[in-house]
This record gives sequence, C-alpha cells and structure tokens, in this order.
Amino acid sequence: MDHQPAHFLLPSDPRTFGFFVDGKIVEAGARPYFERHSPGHGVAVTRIPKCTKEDLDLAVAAARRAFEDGRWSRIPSVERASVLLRAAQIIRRRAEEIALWETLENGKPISQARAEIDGCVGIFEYAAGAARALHGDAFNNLGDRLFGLVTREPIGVVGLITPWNFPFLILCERVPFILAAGCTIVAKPSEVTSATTLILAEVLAEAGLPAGCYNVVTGSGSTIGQAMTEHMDVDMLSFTGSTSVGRRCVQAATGNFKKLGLELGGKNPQIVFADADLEDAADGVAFGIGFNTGQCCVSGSRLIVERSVARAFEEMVTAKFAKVKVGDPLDPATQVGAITTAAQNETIMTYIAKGRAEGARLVCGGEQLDFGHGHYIAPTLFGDVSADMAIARDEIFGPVLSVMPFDTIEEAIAIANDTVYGLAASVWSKNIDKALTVARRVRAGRFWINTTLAGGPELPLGGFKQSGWGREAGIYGVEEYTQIKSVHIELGKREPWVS
Ligand code: TXE
Repeated sequence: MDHQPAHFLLPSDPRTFGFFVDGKIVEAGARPYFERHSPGHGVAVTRIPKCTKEDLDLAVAAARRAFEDGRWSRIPSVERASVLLRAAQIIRRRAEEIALWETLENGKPISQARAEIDGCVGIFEYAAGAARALHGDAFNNLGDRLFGLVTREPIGVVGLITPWNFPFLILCERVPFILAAGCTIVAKPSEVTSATTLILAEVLAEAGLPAGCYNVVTGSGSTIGQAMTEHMDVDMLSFTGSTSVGRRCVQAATGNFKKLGLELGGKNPQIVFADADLEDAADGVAFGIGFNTGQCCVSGSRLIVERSVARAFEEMVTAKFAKVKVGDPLDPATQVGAITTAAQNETIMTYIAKGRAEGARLVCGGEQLDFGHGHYIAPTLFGDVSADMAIARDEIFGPVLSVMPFDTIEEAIAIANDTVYGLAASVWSKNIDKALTVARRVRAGRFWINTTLAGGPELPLGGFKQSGWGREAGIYGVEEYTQIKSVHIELGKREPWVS
C-alpha cells in the first residue's frame, strides 16, 4: 500500500454496509443510508444504514438472550480468552483493510491508522489475559463460624456509544474488556465513522464469538443513541463523546438506573518548566496538539510554561509546527490529516476567530489550508492567553494551542486545575521533586512526565471532574463491567433465633 498513489486507494463506489444483530449481517432493505464522504478527498466512501428503534430493540433482545443463557457469560474464562486471542490474530491479518476504512471515514493519516490498529491487536491480547486474571476475594477473618466470599459477575448487556475521532481504537479500548468480563454488547458507532465497528463484527464472528454477544446498530445519536441511553433492558452504558451528551446520558439513565461509564471532554495542560529538556518538550507539545489534528479527548491544548523561557519556547514549538507535514491522509508521509467533519471544522475556525477577537496574540497558523478538497487547518498557537478567554476554557478539539505563562510551581498547578475538566495532563521537568509534586496535585485521570499521549492496555484511562466517570483498560477496565456480590457462608449448627 505504501507504493500506491493515494488516489488509487479511493473506492470507485461507496462500500455499502449492513448492520449486525444476533450473529448476522442485516441488509438495510427499505431503511435509508448515511452516505459518508472521505473528509480528505470529498468522495463517497461508505453507505451506512439508518437503523430504527425497533432494530435497536431486536439487538438488545439478542444481547439479553445471549447473556442470560450463559453461552458467553458462564463459560470458562479460558474459552473467552481464546476467542479474544483469535480476534487479535484476525485484526492483525486484516490490519491494512481496517486502517484504510478508518482513514477514508475519519481523515486521519494512514500511517497513524496503521499504528492504532496494531495497538488494538495488543489490547485484545492483553484483555485475553485479563479475562483469566479476573477474580474476587475471600474473608477468612470472620471467626470460626462465618466465611466470606466476594465474587465478580458480568454486569449484563452493555450499550456502547463511540465517537468519530478514534472509531476503532476507542472501540477496542472497551469491547475486549467488556467481553472479558462476560458481558454482551450492543454498539452504536458515530454515524460518520461506522465502518470499522461493523468490520469488528465480522472479526469477532470469525473468531468464534457466539451469536448475540456483539451487535452493532448504526444510526444517529439523537435517535439510536438517545434510545440506547434510555433503554430499560441495557444494564450499563459506556459513552465516549462530548460532555453535553454525557450529561444527557446521566439524565436518561435514571429510568432503570443503568450503570454509566463516561469518557468526556478535556482541556489538558502541558506544564513546561525552564529546567526541562526544552527540545524534547517542544516536540512533545507539538505532538500533543497536532496528533489526530487535536481531535483527541487527551490533546494537550493548554501550554503552561515558565515565564523565563516562555517566548523562546513559543518559538521552538512554532518551528516544530512549521515542519509538520499536513496533507492527504492516504499519503504515508502525512503526519496531520483532514478535520473529520465540516461541523468540527467550523467549530475550530470559530474558536480561532474568538481567540483573535478576545485579544490573544496569534503566533502561527490560524488559517485553513487548501488542498483542493477536504478541510485542513494549520497547527495554531496563541500567546498571551488569559484564563477567562474561550480558547483557555473550552475544549476546541482541533490543532489550537493556548499559551499561559507562570512564575511559581503553585501558580502552574493552579492554572492547570483551573478547568471543569480533568482527563489528562503532562509535565516537562528534569527535577524529580517538581515533576512528582505537579503529578500529585493536578486533578487528572492520566498523567505523563516528560512524555505525552503515551500508553498501553495495562494503564487505565478515564477522567476526574466533568471529564467523566469510571475507567477503561487495565484490570480496572474489566472490573468496571462487573457487579460485586458478597457471599456469606455459615459453618456448623445454627444458633437458633427461635428456640
Ligand atoms: O460529539 P457527540 P460530536 C467533543 C468535542 C467535539 C464535540 C462534539 O469537543 O467538538 O464533542 O462532537 C452520539 N444520546 N468530543 O457532536 O455528539 C453520537 O452519535 C446518545 C469529545 O460528534 O457527543 C456519537 O456516536 N448518544 C470526545 C457519540 O454520541 C448521542 C469525542 C459522540 O457524539 C446523542 C467526540 C444522544 N442524545 C467528541 N447525541 C472524546 N471524549 O474523545 C449524539 N450521540
């Protein structure tokens, strides 16, 4: 694929998908389609069915049957693990195909999509081990007559609503863990990036996952997504997306008090001390906001930098931005691809205009790049940003970095914590006392020291404050999808209550 010209990889006709219920692909039939155009090229690439609420009900019923009859929830974990390991092999085999559809629908660079799919193979492999490691607890300290067990049971039918920024990666940060716990799934991908969620259905079926354990219902957030959040037979909802829709999920969940896992927005600080390796820090800061065009919940969008080096550091980041290769997502050399949707492009450009209007100093970028088709925005840096500006407070979800200088460590921590969000944060310093003090005091679910956006399936993901509830990945990510039961066992003859 590396040697083929990019236009060769564009489909001549859009690929038409069905949705997936009870182990079978269901063709759209009379249902209308979403037609998705590649954000980098403007050509139609996929057609995705607009499912109905009845389709959702059938999928939830299939997931319920599969859960209750124990075909997955009650088999030995070694058998669950072997399905997950086979799925990892099949993803590896189909990696090029999955990466291509990911890039065609999302606009991310093909090299990045490949790396993400490779990461997903590792997540499935890790989750296979986690399925077998999952265990409860025992209490042998309750006296001679009472013995206590704490068991973990799969929570049941899990509704999974995912966004468009990492359609396959975010899916794979959840699905193998949910399956490892013994639950069954109804997934609803973003309406603009559904292809790879549907391809995963084929992968899991080939891997031997029993019918009904992974279902995919495609459609809009306002119909299928909302209905899933309200559904009385969904036991848990895992939602990744905007904080505003996350709030609606909390309200909708009151019907049956379904458990919620929420991974929402972020306005993540990158704190740079003068004693950092500034060359490394500039590279990391550029990567932290440029990667995935800044459309990551964990993008480092606030640069909090020690005043004595602030101007020099701005110049170093600007020099890095100037060298970033923005362009055709299908070109293997591209580092930053297209903005995923026209609406998101509009949102980002509106924030750039607000930054200018509110008096921030535009250091570089700020404009759209014209490649003849698609939406591209140059990596953008604003200096002299004050805490009250929209570009300091709101999640922009684009390649826009706001610089705020500090004089003391206390001030750096205060600026970092001055946000409603708490998803991720980074600190750059060669002084271990400073780096660890900041790591311990900044309220965020993921923290990086002298790096950013690093990670693997071992370490959990999730947010403090309005960035969400719960954790994904790691052993925590399996436990999240379990219920805890305490079992009390009395030994010997009972002391009578009534004699
Ligand atoms: O997100 P939505 P959008 C942020 C980012 C971005 C903004 C808007 O700031 O600019 O959100 O993006 C489904 N009930 N993030 O509009 O709407 C929807 O179909 C149930 C951060 O795309 O939250 C999709 O599957 N579901 C984020 C998913 O929710 C509903 C990633 C996310 O879409 C629904 C994406 C409803 N009423 C955006 N309405 C992150 N944390 O990474 C929509 N959906």
